[in-house]
Amino acid sequence: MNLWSSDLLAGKVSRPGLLRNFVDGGFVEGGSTFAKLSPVTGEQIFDVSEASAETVDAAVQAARAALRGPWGRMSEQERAVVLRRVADGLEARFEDLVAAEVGDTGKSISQARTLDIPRGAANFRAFADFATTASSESYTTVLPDGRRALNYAVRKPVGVVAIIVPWNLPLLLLTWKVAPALACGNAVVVKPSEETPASATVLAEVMAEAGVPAGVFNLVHGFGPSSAGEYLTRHPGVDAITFTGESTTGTAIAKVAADRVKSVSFELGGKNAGLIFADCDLDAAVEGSVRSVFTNGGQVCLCTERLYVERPVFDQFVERLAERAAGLAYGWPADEATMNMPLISKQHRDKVLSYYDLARAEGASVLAGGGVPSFGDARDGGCYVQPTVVTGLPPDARTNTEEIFGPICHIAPFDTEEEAYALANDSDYGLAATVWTRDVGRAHRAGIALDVGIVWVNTWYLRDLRTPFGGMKLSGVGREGGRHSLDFYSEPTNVCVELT
Ligand code: NAD
Ligand code: 6OD
Repeated sequence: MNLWSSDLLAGKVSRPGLLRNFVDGGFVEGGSTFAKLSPVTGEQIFDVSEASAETVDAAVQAARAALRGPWGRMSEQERAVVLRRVADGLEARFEDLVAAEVGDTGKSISQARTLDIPRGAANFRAFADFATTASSESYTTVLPDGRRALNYAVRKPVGVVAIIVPWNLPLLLLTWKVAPALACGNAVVVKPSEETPASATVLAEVMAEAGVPAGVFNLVHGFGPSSAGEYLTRHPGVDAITFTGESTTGTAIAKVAADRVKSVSFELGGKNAGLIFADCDLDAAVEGSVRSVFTNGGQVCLCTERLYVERPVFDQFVERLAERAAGLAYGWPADEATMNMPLISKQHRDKVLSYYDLARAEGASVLAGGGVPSFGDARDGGCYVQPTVVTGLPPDARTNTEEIFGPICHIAPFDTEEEAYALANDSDYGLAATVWTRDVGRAHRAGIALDVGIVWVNTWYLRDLRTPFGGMKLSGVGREGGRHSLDFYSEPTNVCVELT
């Protein structure tokens, strides 16, 4: 039976395939199973084997053993050869990965083909390169008594790294952490979201085909509390935890990690602002905001949920964005023209719809969307909501302060540059901001003034994998990307040699 059949693109399979855990180089069942439903139709597309505490333990033990084997003794260049084979393997399985990812999330095939799956391979190539070209600190030391020494640092793996990721960009976010962890010589146990088990399973197959030694990459499926996620973070054999997900989950994991002083890297939620200045290229700002608000159904941590527009262009911008939102194409995921996608689950749809209701209750004017589309076909069993644009709320309305993680934005006017920065910074989150202006000086001032990890000017979600990525405040702890990833996934040992 082909698990990765193109039937997944339509959210309907003849018989749900079984997705298993991957431990010590082989696929294993964990005990119980849970159902994975299509967000497009609501039909079951997979049975997923949930890792028991014993399965998670076996995965961590396999990872520890792998660190003592050939992987731990390889040079960066030798590991990089293996990682480049993984990248080649992902490209060879491109259409399987597209089917897996579209099946799990309902995202459009064009997004999966241009963003999610290519980034999986790119992550492995980029971190193979970074790890082989990274320099190490060195100092020549001269003491007052005339003795001299050479100090230098060698990078060593942290050990066993637990990698826990969400459902919105499953392969992209998983490989963004697996690639640097392996490049630095660690062994990993990964737990994808219970909502998106499929592309991680293909990745496990690719790892085996690429010759990654048994135990270096382990995959456990399951949920968070009292399931694989918690078993993993509590396991004493785990040395470091890297997590992407909700800020509240980050808090829960931080408490568990504190008990054994495990190092953590957290990429958490956002309530990102977009600032539209009157001097901008308004066409570009409207189209850029369509992307930043509605990409992936608004289910990207970097999506804009608060737009602030300088008063002279406020009415025009609002009208144009609302018109674009109302016109975004619905379609089946396999249709290249499709723009809207379903939310990941009924539970998440109910949460997003509760915010649509809340916005109305708080007094918002709803200029586009605000409800559920009707298709007259199997998609009515899925998790779709309408792209939504609202105005008229004060900055402290819950619609403006809480992360919704759906296709909705609130738009408010501002009068001065200082006011725009103050409004943007008035948030418990600090992940990303987008600024639209033709004033070069203002572009740089915004980079300094905005309390976020990433400021995009006249663009959105343009990535260079060498740059620091992460958030301030509730949006995260630490940075990954380029040398920042190498710093998290390795331990420096300083060697001091007295020069006689
Ligand atoms: P989530 O926090 O509910 O789940 C994320 C992962 O953590 C899942 O694999 C889940 O099973 C696991 N998990 C949940 N509770 C756990 C626990 N107690 N112990 C161990 N593991 C646990 O997040 P989600 O709903 O899957 O994803 C959406 C959230 O992720 C949004 O808040 C979004 O902003 C955030 N996110 C942030 C970034 C970023 O880079 N900052 C990227 C993507 C998503
Ligand atoms: O592009 C990336 O490297 C990255 N970490 C994106 C995060 C997206 C959040 O949903």
